Amino acid sequence: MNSITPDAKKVLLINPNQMKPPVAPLALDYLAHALRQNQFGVDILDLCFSADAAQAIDGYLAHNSPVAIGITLRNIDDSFIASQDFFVPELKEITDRLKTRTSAPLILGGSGFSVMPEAILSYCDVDLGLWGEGEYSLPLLIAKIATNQEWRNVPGVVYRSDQGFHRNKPKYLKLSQFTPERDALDNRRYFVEGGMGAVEDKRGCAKGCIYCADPLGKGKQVRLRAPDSVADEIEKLLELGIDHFHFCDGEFNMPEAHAREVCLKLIERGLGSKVRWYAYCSPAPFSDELANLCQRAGCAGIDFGADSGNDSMLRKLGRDFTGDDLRRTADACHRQGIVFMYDLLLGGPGESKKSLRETIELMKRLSPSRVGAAMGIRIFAQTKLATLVQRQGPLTENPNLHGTVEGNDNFFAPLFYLSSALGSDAQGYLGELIAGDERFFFGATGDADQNYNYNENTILVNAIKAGYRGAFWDILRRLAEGLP
Ligand code: B12
Ligand code: SF4
Repeated sequence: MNSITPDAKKVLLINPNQMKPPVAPLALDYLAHALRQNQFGVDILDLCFSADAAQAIDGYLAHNSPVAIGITLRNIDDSFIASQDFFVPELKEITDRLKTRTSAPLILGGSGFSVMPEAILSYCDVDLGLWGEGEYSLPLLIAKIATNQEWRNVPGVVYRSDQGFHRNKPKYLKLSQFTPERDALDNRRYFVEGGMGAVEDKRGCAKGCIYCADPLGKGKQVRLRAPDSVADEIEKLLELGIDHFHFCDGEFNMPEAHAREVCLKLIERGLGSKVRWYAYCSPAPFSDELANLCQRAGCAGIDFGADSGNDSMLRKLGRDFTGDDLRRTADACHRQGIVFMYDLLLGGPGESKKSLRETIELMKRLSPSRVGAAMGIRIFAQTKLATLVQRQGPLTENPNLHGTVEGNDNFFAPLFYLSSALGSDAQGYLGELIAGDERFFFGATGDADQNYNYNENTILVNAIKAGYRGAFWDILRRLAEGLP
């Protein structure tokens, strides 16, 4: 255990995510705030902007002896069937390096980490992680470790014992008092190079979509932030010149009443004319009233998780809305002049050529500003989709699977469900249905510039350099439409 005095209360937080365009690791701003409230000093080593990660680590540790090191893993992989870029090996390079340079405890966490903590710890040969949100547990864990107190009872801790890994239940915060400072990260640089800021407005989701890993890390109980504190945070970003941002909730409009309150607060504070924001939303509920409030509150675009336009597929995916809801929501957006995207998850269990055709036809009729047509669904352990696949028999004999099947029973390496009923050229068939319609983002190739994978997307990087701001899909839309 490291207890060298000058740094005895200093914690190092590392962001290993080097993907471009860069997306600010909002988690580290929030965690730094929580650690400081608990009398820890915080350093952030943001490897996103480091040409040489190993050198940056060595350089930092040559002059500092933090009491603990927290590493955030946001993305396990890029969740795109065409590229299947897997980021855990890069994380292991970093943890391996750290282990040779310091004896401070390494603690892993993050939205990606929380999907499969044990598998990631085991692969990286690290003993300790925190599952779920870190604001409460990380300061507590580090304080206990630093003072040699029993820490194995800290909520959310995942640790290695003689019997293998053990996982404690996480503690979910009440967010009504959550008022984070936003000064630990270089948010301004992320805005200049990444085109948008980030704010989280709630956590948790009670829905049961069969593929979704969000409730694993955020919990099933929806917890809301106070609209005033959300508006305060947006004003803090504005002071840094950050006037475009993305809400980082799974679904901004669930519950709809809260979304309306947040919009009203932004309008009341006069922020609607000063900021441009984007959000992920569920296609239902989305009333005309909410569409109107979003518009007045500065909403520049909404990405709806539509998944499919076929009611039977929507039921199979565990969604609780129908094609009619998609039509109603599209009408509301068109009426209020809201730019919107329908994001599809195609090829799930039960998908046929007929259901695929109906979905694409419906999209063309509803005419969203953009349609994200992702073929193949990443399977994550602990989801209903994983259970369904396990029931279908050995992975190696399952014709619906694409990606790593050998030795991947825990779905650690990228593995996708793509219904075999679509035939051997599902992408080709989808391409025929889309038939060059420019409103569709179509990830048929592994080339990031041809699709809307935000992993090493040089078209986006260059557009942001040229001054474009906003959600990535909307920047791609404006580029294609020749708009500023
Ligand atoms: C909003 C969002 C986006 C927006 C981001 C906009 C913005 N300006 O930030 C956009 C659309 C750009 C985006 C892009 C991508 N995304 Co995204 N995104 C999200 C979403 C909904 C919220 C992320 C977020 O910021 N949450 C708020 C923060 C505060 O929460 P958090 O990061 O989880 O941190 C908390 C805990 O995890 C924990 N914690 C975090 N770090 C640490 C570290 C330690 C040491 C500890 C103890 C705890 C801890 O404490 C934190 C505070 O409570 C998540 C799903 C979700 N609900 O989390 C997906 C999610 C993170 N995205 C995902 C993916 C795959 C991507 C892309 C790779 C997709 C692609 N191929 O283009 C890209 C990657 C971009 C990049 N450069 O990294 C996956 C990652 C998991 C995976 N499948 O590997 C997620 C989890 C969705 C999913 N369920 O599949 N995304
Ligand atoms: S897809 Fe959206 S609604 Fe469904 S479980 Fe995930 S966050 Fe909730």
